Amino acid sequence: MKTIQSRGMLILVLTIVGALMLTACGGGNSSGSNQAETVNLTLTEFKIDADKTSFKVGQPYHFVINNKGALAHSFFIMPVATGAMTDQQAKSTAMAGLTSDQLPAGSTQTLDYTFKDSDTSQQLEFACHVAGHYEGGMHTPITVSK
Ligand SMILES: [Cu+2]
Repeated sequence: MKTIQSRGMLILVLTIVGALMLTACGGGNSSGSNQAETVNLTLTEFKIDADKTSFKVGQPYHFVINNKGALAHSFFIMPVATGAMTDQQAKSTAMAGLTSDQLPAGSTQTLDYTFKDSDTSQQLEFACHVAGHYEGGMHTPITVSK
């Protein structure tokens, strides 16, 4: 009788421990350094406002891009432009980005990007390359460090 009782107690304890471990695994994603960090951006005529402009290599970022303007805008993470270019040209040199057909007025899009070692060797910026917008001020310098 006593053995049956302690066996029952052991099973109960194991069940509780198991439940606690499941809870810890399921809900405990707070301290992982590879957890994506959200960066909010607002695009207007003709400005890119970002709540963060300094980034770390290897840290995943989740960019949330709000086009609060009255026009379509593009958004690129790319080397500083040496002159005017089209959205398509920007897309081919950018590390990541969204063209203006993906960011109509009033829309919100997301973009995930993790900066690489090689991204620290050049000056980068956030930029919109809809005709006239870059020249109008739609670019913001960013820094990437290890
Ligand atoms: Cu623009």
